[in-house]
Amino acid sequence: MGDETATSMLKRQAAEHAVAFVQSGMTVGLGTGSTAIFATRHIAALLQEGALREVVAFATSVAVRREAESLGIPLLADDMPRAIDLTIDGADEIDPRLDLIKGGGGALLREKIVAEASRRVIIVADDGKLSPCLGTRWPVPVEVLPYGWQSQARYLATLGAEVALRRDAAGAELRTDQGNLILDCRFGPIADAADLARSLAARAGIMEHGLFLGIAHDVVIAGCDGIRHLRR
Ligand code: ABF
Repeated sequence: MGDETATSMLKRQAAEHAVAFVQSGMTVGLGTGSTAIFATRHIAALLQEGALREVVAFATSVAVRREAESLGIPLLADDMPRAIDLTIDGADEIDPRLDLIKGGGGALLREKIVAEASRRVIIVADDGKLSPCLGTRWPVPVEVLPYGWQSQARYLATLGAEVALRRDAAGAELRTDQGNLILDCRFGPIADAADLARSLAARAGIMEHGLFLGIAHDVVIAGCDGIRHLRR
């Protein structure tokens, strides 16, 4: 079994553990990324076999909406007419306080809207995402309006970041579902994430950032020693 396959199995195990908390009749937020997609597929299978009923979903990206539609999962309209009972989503980096860096999949703005609209947020990940301090391994994605984006890049550098404009596989500027750009900001270990989040949120033109502080209620970690279900 190759490493990638082993990691993929861990992602699936974490996702399917989280889906056990989905009850019939719930409105469920569907996360973006290769771990969260296992939850979407598992929910679809349970609906198909009748183990779950009357679940309505809300997608955190256009790509996830398309996948959910192809799987036959009923979806709420994008204006979110109902509150969300439970969201299952992934993360790039998870610290001991269950604070997160998210946005490696480019969906951070919609993911944060959905997470903050959810009664419960369960994050699912393989144990490779655990970190002693946010920023140790992952840059903080910052979604910026294309208008004046280079001034945001200069501002982020004054906060101590090495800033890189995210590009797609073809080398073109990656555009989010909103048509914005993403600046990946490498700060190194972040001593005061709350302070940094305030500095990011204060800047006009920065539409959202990938520091998800105090948002996750549960984190499900799958490792070779089994599943750990951590609660805030
Ligand atoms: C998404 O899942 C993103 O916020 C995060 O970057 C990504 C993690 O991706 P994966 O599960 O593929 O590692 O929620």
